[in-house]
Amino acid sequence: FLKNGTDLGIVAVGFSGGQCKAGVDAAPMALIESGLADQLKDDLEYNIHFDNKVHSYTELLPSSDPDHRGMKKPRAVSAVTQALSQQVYDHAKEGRCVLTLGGDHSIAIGTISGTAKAIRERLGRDMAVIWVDAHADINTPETSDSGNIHGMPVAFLTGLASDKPDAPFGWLKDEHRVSVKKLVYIGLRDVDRGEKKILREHGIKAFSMHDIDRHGIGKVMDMALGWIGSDTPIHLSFDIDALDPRFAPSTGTAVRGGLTLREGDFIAECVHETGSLVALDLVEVNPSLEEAGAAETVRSGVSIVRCALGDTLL
Ligand code: 6HN
Ligand code: MN
Ligand code: MN
Ligand code: MN
Repeated sequence: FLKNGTDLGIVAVGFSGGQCKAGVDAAPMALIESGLADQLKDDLEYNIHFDNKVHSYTELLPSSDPDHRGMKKPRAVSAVTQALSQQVYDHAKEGRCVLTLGGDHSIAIGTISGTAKAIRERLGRDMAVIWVDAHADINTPETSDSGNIHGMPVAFLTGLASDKPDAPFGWLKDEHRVSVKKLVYIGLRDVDRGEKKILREHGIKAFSMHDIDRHGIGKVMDMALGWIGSDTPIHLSFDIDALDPRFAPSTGTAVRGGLTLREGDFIAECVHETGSLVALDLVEVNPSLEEAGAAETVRSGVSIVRCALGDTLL
């Protein structure tokens, strides 16, 4: 699906409503100012489709947004992800790979639903999702302790959580969803109790930091891609907090004991090598959290994106 020199859609999403810390909405601008889009065009020779705009969807945000089933800002997250879903769909429907720069991880409700629908229509195929993260983000509204929706996107995208048709997330339909069988996690190390139960009960494939220590990242990627099977379209959703805070300190829910930058880049390179990457999210970079670490975190994010889109050493 993806070769250097082909079409790439970019969507910049300045949204932070899936969690409580300000600043993650400034990430797309920081990533773009560091030259990311230009590098993808000049070094990797993509044909870029980008409206040169960071979307904050302010016109869609409700004036009143009381909690719903314990979720914080449910209508804001719903409105933004529904609009984003359409934007990503429009790119993917044209056969473009889609790069989305977040934003907190709640935006994956929009990106993955948009790609899943477009890939079904265009190729008649179900896609797989590789979720690289310290966290599983698979809480249902009922299992979540925080009420933050960035800890729930996978539950909504797999149908483990759903809303009534007239409720905030009622717009998500089967065409937007992905199967728990086609989901693979890499990098987990802070999974809530209710989430562990969900992962176990549904037999969801997950490679924790323990698995990476035991087998090495090379073997883990062989197993992860083997589980998905060759020739399956892949959406890679990369939370920068998968990286160890030494390499990505500026993020809202940092957890020690994570991936080295090289391991993160390697994951991205392996996904690129499959030739099956149809979409990529980079989320949870928050340049305002660590003055000293912001530039480092942005640099790590740029590196991950370049590797996923086919930057090679040789
Ligand atoms: N992320 N499991 C915690 C929660 O609030 O549900 C943390 C979620 C973190 C989400 O990093 O994208
Ligand atoms: Mn996440
Ligand atoms: Mn995370
Ligand atoms: Mn936790």
